[in-house]
Amino acid sequence: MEPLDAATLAESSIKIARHQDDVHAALAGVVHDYFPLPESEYFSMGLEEYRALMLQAQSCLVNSNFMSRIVDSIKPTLEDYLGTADFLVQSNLYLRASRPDMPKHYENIDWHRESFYGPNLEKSVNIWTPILGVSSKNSLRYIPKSHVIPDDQIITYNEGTSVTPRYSTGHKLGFNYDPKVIHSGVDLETAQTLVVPDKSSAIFSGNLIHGAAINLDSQIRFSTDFQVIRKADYSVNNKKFHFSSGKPYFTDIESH
Ligand SMILES: O=C(O)CCC(=O)C(=O)O
Ligand SMILES: [Fe+2]
Repeated sequence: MEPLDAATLAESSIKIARHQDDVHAALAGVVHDYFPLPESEYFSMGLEEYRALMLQAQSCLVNSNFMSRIVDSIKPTLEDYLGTADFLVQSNLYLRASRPDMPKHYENIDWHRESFYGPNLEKSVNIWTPILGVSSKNSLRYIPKSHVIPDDQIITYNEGTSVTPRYSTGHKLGFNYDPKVIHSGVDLETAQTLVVPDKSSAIFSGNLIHGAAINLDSQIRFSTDFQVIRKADYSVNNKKFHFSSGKPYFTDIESH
């Protein structure tokens, strides 16, 4: 599947930014360090063991400050997108490592906009970066132009899951302990796949409905994502501390 042209993506708030340096090789190197075996060895691993491994790799990426490294690699494009150089960066990132053929909720996040899961995140901006194994059969999906749908038109219900208890390893990996499901207000039939070339990141509004990246391919899909927010859009209502990093949710880029 060919990437959509820039003008079409822009209608959905999406901008693809090519990296200015080799951050992609560094990301792939960390994944190889933590997942050194042939991929099939991981397919049969139990969920908790696999999530523990994912968390080790994610912690390595956070401790090596790949949030800043990715931001640095797309800085001019990101500042142009935000219209300012004054922004904050999430103090952690999430590593996605979704295996083929896993049951719903095990390794992918259902359709959402960021404000489903945190106050004031409607002004947040997502940065999503493919690492390894990303294809049009397992990549992130989105609903075109859905970032403009008002919150009060979107009706959700809480589905409940026993797969990810609150404060568990899965929760630290960004899996929801009380996932919301969109009941109405969004035409999920119009879903598109977000094709992001390697050595690039996608920048998009936290309000864009996205997710549901079920892995229909035969390899593990490794990608990473975090949010940024303009300082002008940051409010005291933004989550003070990020449960997964133990740091403020958003921080100045120098102070990670
Ligand atoms: O990659 C995924 O499956 C989810 C990513 C996501 O929700 C995000 O980038 O905000
Ligand atoms: Fe998201």
